[in-house]
Amino acid sequence: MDLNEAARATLRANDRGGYTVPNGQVYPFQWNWDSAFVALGFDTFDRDRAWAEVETLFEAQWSDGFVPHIIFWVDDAGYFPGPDVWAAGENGIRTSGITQPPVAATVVRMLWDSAVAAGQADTFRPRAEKLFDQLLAWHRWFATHRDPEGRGVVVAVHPWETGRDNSPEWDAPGEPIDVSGVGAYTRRDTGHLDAKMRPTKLEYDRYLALVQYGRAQGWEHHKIAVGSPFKVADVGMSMMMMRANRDLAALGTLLGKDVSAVDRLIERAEDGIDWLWDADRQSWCSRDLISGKSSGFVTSASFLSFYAGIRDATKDAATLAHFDRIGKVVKYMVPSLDPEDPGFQMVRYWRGPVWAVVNTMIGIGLAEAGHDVRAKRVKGDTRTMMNQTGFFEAYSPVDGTGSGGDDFSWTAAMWLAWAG
Ligand code: 2M8
Repeated sequence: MDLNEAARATLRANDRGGYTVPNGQVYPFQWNWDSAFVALGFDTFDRDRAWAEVETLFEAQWSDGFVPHIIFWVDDAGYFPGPDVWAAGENGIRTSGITQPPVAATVVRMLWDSAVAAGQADTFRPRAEKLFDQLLAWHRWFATHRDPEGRGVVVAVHPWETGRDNSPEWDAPGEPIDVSGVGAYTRRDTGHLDAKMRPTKLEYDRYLALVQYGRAQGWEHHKIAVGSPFKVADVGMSMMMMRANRDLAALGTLLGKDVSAVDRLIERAEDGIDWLWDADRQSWCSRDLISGKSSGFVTSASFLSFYAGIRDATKDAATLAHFDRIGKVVKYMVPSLDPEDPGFQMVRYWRGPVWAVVNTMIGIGLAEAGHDVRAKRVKGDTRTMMNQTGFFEAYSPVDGTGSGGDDFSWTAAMWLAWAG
């Protein structure tokens, strides 16, 4: 089977009817940003199914605009924590109580452009209009509940919210989390996968303590925004949000919608984003809202500034210098953590491995900013790893071996939509 066929087969196998599971064993539910990326894969061979993927995600949107990070459409004992632990949702749809990186607006804009190019604008316009309104509500929710100081950034209240679960950026901000009352629990992830590829027990205790905290607040977002013991301005989500607002404004303009509210969000982000520039490290870095301290970690998210549309000659040059330095150390770009950091681990999840979806965003950003050689490196490395290893959850930047689950939906989707 050629890889195009294999990628389509992976998406079909993980399709549960209207939504796609990231991987049948390890992640048996609908995940927010996975679904957005998966839609781009479907769009290469089944346009209607692509739109349905995003529409199903937004069916789980709460009345305040929030879109959950997991939707538990069915029961499955293979994942922990499940719906009973979260105890969240609206209208009988069981969900988690936190969100995930806002990439959906960028994806819907791409789906719309693709429909227009295929001469199907009239067919898809009503669906695009509905999604525009839902996306705007979600972005407003972010501005209200995930940017409590109005800095123009995205403040995560849970490491899972960032999508880069065990990045070392969350280590110091996670220290004050009280894990003494977490109690006994059984992880399922380490039943499916080698524990050395997964977060540690201490990290899981913190994840669980934050779930218990949110649940105790009845998942009332205004309370969590104020009182959460974990509040970190995530450089990844902040860059993706900036990009997503630009795409939402462009989509709205194409659809004849009023985009003034989105324009204001873009201005706020452009005014505020420099707060995430770490002058000592000469890099874009996450910053703890509570302590005010920069993480100082150079991660793959540090290279999303181009994708965000930031053009700043001095900062760009410093960022590219990190990129080139890292590119000499690893065989495959872009590792989730600087390989020269003492905490780098080539297979431990978001502390080293390469993720195809992050590479896609970095590659698109570099190409748009005119850094063609580097953009080609990112795409070429991604393609090589997929060719050698198949569609793994992530890959070692050192030797390209697979890490985490195999037959992974968003990886297959990125082959179809970008790398292949
Ligand atoms: C990983 O996260 C989940 C929790 O949301 C987990 O490990 O249990 C992350 O890689 C996340 O970014 C991703 O959306 C999810 C499913 O692929 O897995």
